[in-house]
Parts: sequence; C-alpha cells; structure tokens
Amino acid sequence: MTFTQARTLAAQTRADFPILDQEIHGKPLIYLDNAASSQKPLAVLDALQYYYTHDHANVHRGVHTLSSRATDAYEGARDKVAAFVNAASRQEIVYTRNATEAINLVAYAWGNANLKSGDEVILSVMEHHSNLIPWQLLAQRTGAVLKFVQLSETQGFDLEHYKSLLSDRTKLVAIVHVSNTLGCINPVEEIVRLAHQQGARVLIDACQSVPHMPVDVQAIDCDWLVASGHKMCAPTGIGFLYGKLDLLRSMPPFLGGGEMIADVFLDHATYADLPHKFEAGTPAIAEAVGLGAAIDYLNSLGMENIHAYEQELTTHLVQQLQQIPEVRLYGPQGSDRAGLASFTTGAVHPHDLSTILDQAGIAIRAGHHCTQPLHRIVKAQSTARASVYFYNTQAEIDAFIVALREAIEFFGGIFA
Ligand code: 7TS
Repeated sequence: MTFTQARTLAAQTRADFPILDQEIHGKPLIYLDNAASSQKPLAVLDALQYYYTHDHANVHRGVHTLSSRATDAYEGARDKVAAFVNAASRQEIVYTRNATEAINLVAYAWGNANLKSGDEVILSVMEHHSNLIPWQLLAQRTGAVLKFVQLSETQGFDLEHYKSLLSDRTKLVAIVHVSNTLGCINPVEEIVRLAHQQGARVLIDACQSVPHMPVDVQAIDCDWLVASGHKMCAPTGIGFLYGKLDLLRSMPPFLGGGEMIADVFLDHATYADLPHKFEAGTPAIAEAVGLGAAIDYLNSLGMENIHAYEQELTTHLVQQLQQIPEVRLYGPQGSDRAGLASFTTGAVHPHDLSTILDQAGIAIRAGHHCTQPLHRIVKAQSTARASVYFYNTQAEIDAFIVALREAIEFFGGIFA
C-alpha cells in the first residue's frame, strides 16, 4: 500500500465497523474517544462468533478435539502477538486482562523479589494511574523511592531531567511510550539505553502506541512492554505483557492456581514453563482469539499506513483547534504527536462540552483521563480529549470543530 492509498484508510475500513453506522440523538455518530477504547471490526466479531460456535472448550486440559482446537486458537493468537511486536520468542508473551494487570504482575513478581529500601524507581509525571499506583504500592511494601521526570518546556518528556535522575540507585524505569493526555511520543529507545547503562530495568507502557504505530520490542530493547487489546480493535478483557525471556524465567509467579504448574504436592509445587507460569486459571480464551483476529486485521492495513494516516488527521485536528482563540491545547503544539488532543476552553467546562457534543452525535472524553497528577501540573482540573483511529475522517474532525465552535459561542453568550 502506498502513502496515497493510505489516505483512503477510513473509506476502506468504515464498512468493517458496523457500530459506527448509527445515529446518536438523530445525528450520525462521530466516535472520537479511541484513546479510551477502540471499536471492533467485523473480522473480530466474526472470530468470536466462530470460536464460540465451533471450537470452544477449555485450553491445555483435554485431549478431545474441541480442547485441542481451542488450544490451537489460543496459542496461535500468541504467535500473532509475538510477531506483531517482534518478540524474539512466543514464550515472551504473557496474556493478561489488560495493561493494568500486566504492570501489576511485574510490580509484584519482579518488584517484591528485587527491590529493597532505598532503591529508586523512575517514572514520569505524565503516567497513567496504571503505571503509577502499582509502583506506589511497591514502594510502600519495600521502602523503594519513586522519582518523577518532569515535563519539558514543550510539555513532552524532559530527557535532560531524566538523565539527572538516573544513578546507580536506579533499579527500574517505567515510562509511557505515548501519553494518553499530552499525545507526546516519548524517546523510548534513548530512555532504555540510558537506563541500561546504569543497570536498571525498563518497562514501557505501550497502550497508546501499539494500536497506532509499528512497535518493535527488540529495537526498543525494553525489558517489559505492556498493552491492552481493547484499544487495538480486540475485545475487552485481554492484554499482554512482553518480557525478555531470561528475565521472565527469573521472576516468581504472580497468581497461583491451575494452568501455571508442572508438579503439585500438598506442601509445594513446581511451575510450568513460560509463558504459562504467569497464566493461572482458565484464561480469556475467546478474547485472545479476538486479539489474534484484530492483529490480522491491523496487519492487513499495515501499521505504517495507519500511523501515516493518523498523523495527517492529527495535524489537521491540531491546526483546527489552534485556530480557536478560546482553546488551550496541552502537549506538544507541532505535528510530532500521536492522534489525540486534550484541551480546555475558557467558558465551557469539559463535562458540559462533552454533553453538548454528545447531542450532536460526537463522542469525546472529558475528565482527568487517569492522569490526575499531570492535570495538577498543567493546572487543569479536567480536560476534554478528542482521539482518532484509522477509521475516522477529516470530515468528522471538521464536524467536531464546527460543533465545538458553536458550543463555545453559546456558552460565551451566556457568561458574557
Ligand atoms: N496506560 C495508558 C497510557 C493508557 O492510556 C491506559 C488506558 C492504560 C495504561 C490502562 O489501560 P487498561 O486497559 O489497563 O485500563 N487509558 C484510558 C484513557 O485514556 N481513557 O480511558 C482509558
């Protein structure tokens, strides 16, 4: 697919998303809340339907035909995830419920065993609560100290401040790849390289990058990377943890139960090989199959094409927002950002704005987007956020901008 063809991504894919073809309050739905969760293409809905209609049984347990079909489907999807992020081995991919669970897994399994009082963990002030609270809890359990990279002048990641925080006390760095509030794309390869020089481990929160751009764990050289399926066309209830093989091998289990064992005695047990050591209990089988179908679908479009098209949309979105005098846009002001824009308007509270836009069929998010500390730093109690995916069009962004201008005018009139 060439770049020009990529411009037609929305036109090509629109019919694959039946949910988008509906009216909300009598207006065509314009879905601009993709950073919270994406919609699902027919290919994924069909895969779920097919799995439950033909193949369902519990995995890894039976020798009967349905159980081996279910196991093949579940494990086949793992191969797809591994290839999608270029993991060196399928054993490096652990299914989790979502990114949040993946981060908690690392915080408990690795953190409890490896951190002690006085060790330092570097996070940034822009982290989603998912990549903050598990480390706060770990710090409370172990006495480790959390350090925070501040924002740069352009409201991105301050690499110089990061460098100044790194020392031989740093044991872990856990940083978001693309901020779900600022939209900045953080220099993860450089972040990892510098941390490794100090002997620290690095976890990358790739929730907002994996769905939208090619992500290569070997090129980044991170120790762990986490993502959620529901933001990348897959069902809810499935996400994954990537971890380097030796590191995952060295980590004790997180949850105990069936599936994760080799031999069990009354007083002790040995554990299954990777990745099953970290997958206790009956897993989200259909959801994993759905994730595999989502990855096939994304690959059929091409992640480079998705990224290129979304960059065009984002440039347009940002330019349009910047032309509205009342709008204050957060994050980098140029086009070097991901496809989401958080903003405030002088007169209209983000929640009111979201309610008014909903009346016009437009779905955006209002609130703190699970980044409360960041909102305090940029001195906004809450923001409105529009976020795109490849099925959105420039015309939808234009309609959003018109409705936004009308809302500002209306409220401006009331408060004038
Ligand atoms: N990290 C980032 C960067 C995120 O954007 C999110 C979800 C998470 C972690 C947590 O993902 P989960 O699937 O485990 O819940 N972000 C958002 C959002 O921006 N609006 O709703 C969810």
